[in-house]
Amino acid sequence: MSGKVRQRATANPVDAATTTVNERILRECHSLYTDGEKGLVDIAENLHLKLLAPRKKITVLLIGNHSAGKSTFINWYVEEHVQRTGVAIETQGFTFVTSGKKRESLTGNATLHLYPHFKDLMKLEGVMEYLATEVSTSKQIKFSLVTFVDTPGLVDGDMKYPFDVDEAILWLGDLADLIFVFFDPMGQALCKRTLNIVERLNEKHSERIKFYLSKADEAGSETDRQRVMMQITQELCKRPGLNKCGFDMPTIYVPQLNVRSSRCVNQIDEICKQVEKTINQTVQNTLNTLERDCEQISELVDKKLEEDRTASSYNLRARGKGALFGFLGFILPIVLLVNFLASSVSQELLKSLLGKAGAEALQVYMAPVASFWKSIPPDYHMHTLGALFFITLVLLFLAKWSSRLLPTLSRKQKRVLQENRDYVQDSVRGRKEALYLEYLQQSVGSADIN
Ligand SMILES: Nc1nc2c(ncn2[C@@H]2O[C@H](COP(=O)(O)OP(=O)(O)OP(=O)(O)O)[C@@H](O)[C@H]2O)c(=O)[nH]1
Ligand SMILES: [Mg+2]
Repeated sequence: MSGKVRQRATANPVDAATTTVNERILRECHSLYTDGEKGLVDIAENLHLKLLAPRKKITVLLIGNHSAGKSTFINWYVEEHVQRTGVAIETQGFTFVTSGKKRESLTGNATLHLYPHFKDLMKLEGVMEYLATEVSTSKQIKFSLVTFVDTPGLVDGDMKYPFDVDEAILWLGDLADLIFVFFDPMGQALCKRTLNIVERLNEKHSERIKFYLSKADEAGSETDRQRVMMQITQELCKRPGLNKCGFDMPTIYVPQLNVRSSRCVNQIDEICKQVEKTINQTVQNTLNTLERDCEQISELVDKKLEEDRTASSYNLRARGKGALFGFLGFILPIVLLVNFLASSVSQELLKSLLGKAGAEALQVYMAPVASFWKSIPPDYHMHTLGALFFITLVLLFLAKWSSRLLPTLSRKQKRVLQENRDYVQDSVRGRKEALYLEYLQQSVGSADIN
């Protein structure tokens, strides 16, 4: 049955187109964020906003007891024998299986370069030697958007892992889009370690976890299979952290391995659908996030420009006040001093210096200030001069203090901000709209889109 499923998945031209569109959307979104000159990540960073570029593929983490068929499932999906399989403990580390141009096996360091999101794994002692990437040239249609993470089989008891396997799986689970838990019916299914890890993963990511009864063709008769399912379900329900009573557990097997020709129902296409569904959700989420990020960038630019306008008008007022105080601080002592000197100097001297008309004019203009001086007893003239000196100092201080300016943007900075805002609002949002339309067209068809 699932042989047919697989045929359908690869040969359907609509499917092929679907994946190509999704792939292109995710790629384009990624480059809108990381593009050298006008990447959103850099634009946002200049506004002190931290954005993460979206990933181009979804990550599917496979966990389960030893020999549950995790690696075999990956090989089946990819249609290429990339992972070693067998009854022995085959997978000992973490392997990222992804599609690429050339069949290649990469080391731990290369893996972290390829998947910088997962670089925290490095902090776990001993993991690096057990980290690898297998690049497959498989043209299996959905595979171009998926990275599988194969994990070591989980066993109880004396088995010693060269690193903290539980912790590593929990970390990977934090970043995976889907977590497939494989239970096989051959006795290992109720491995405590698996249940413990699932319970802990479930605390944070219950919606990402999907359970499968793998190698279902080996489960014996229908009654045996039901019994195994019951046991696993009961065991899961006993865990307070799982709370999964009545959950769905499709039975799956790799069709080619069904040597006993078991007639058990194979729901392996459920896995393919689940992967597809997650890809579609990821595409939608990525486009929605793009819209939100554009909005946030525009708001921040507007805020910054508004702040700059406020600062500029504040500075204008500050300069005005400063100039006024400065003027007063400068002019007041001169006027008073000139008058004081003029009134203390004898009329004859003034007349000889300025002429008769000049001396009279000076007297008229200085009359108010002269009367001020006259009202002060001559003994206090020096004190008054001291006070005036003090007032002048205060005025000059006020002039300096009130003309302190707020920082403003240069003309070039403003232009760059405005350009970025226009680019984000017009260009990026325009691309986002076009991509959304393409996405919708491939799923509902153009006739339904207004
Ligand atoms: N009959 C049958 N056998 C299967 C199926 N899937 C896997 N096997 C066999 O089960 C054995 C274990 O498969 P693996 O894929 O190596 O299992 P694993 O979960 O990767 O095991 P570890 O890497 O040791 O954790 C292999 O001999 C496979 O051929 C299946 O669907 N049906
Ligand atoms: Mg394996």
